[in-house]
Amino acid sequence: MRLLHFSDTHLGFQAFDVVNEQGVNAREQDVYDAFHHTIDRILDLKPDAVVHSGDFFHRPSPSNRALTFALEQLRRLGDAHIPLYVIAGNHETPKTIYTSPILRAFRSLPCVYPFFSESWETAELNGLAIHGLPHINDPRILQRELERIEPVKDKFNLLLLHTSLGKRFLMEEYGEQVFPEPFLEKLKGFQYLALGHWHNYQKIDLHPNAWYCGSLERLSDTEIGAEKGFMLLDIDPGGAIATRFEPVPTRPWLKLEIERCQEKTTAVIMEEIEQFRDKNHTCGAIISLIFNDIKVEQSLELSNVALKNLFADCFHLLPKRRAITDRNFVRNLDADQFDRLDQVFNEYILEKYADNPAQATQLIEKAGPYFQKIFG
Ligand SMILES: [Mn+2]
Repeated sequence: MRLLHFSDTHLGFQAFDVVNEQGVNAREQDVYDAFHHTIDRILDLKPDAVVHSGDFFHRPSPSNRALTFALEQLRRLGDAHIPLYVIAGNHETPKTIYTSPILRAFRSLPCVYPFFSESWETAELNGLAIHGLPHINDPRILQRELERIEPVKDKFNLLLLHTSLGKRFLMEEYGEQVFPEPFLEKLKGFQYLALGHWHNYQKIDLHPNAWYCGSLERLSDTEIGAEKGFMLLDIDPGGAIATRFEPVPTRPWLKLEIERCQEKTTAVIMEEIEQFRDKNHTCGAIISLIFNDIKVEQSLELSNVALKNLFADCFHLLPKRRAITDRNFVRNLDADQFDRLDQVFNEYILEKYADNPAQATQLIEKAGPYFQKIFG
């Protein structure tokens, strides 16, 4: 039996205010293109079933375009009689009871089996038991469902989960959850954990067959360098699983991080950028340029316009300037210094005006009476 696992497709996601000739946000289109490619591959590979681990849509109420695209693509799967099992992720789960779950719309499609109510549900397909535990906002209901959940005896049990298995897979998003530790043991009764939420393709250590297949496109700069794609599982009659990751073409996203800018001249920094540009395929790429410990006057010289001129053929340039003083100052501060604001201020001034102690003293003396007035 052959299964295909994909996840975190985030249909309707937009970024960067770049619009293509059709009037569609260009990143939104990139996300559709990656999805379309994946459906093409599913039709080629003809798996017995496809599973999706959540965040099918980027929002609980996707746009007309995102919804229409999804229905058209799922129709292609239906025409090929390939069933799809999908759970709701934190992104499409409504935040209140006033919004109806969007995945309910999939119930009207042949061959699509959505799991979106706040409960554990199971579907069976030949020797396979597919368990869906969608994202559940209320931790008490989640706990109740985790107590109920059980594998089916003598079947190959596949569990769809949209969660962080351990704290390191948190995405820093609204409503996300860490899988409750007391239930980790229970996961061992399932033969494959089809995980969603973490956007980078990764095997999980605490179970012999637990995989995050990752997203199909990069949604943030934390995903630079990670390959995007889906998982193929070939399960033999004895239950042994052979897994394979297949990459999906995406828009390139490059990153250059320049350290200690304050110690370099602008010309040297520009040279570093040019070398990076000449070594990489920048055409059509998103480019993140990070300037660490940059001085204000350098920021002015390395303006967005000046940088854009260096990358005329790129898709989008993302410069990030991290100023020298504030970053280093806060990083070096001991926690107990925070109970004396005047001391914090004095140290900040001394560091900022390290080359002009007379001016620093003058400022500290000037500020003194104000702190006196507040703290006594
Ligand atoms: Mn996601």
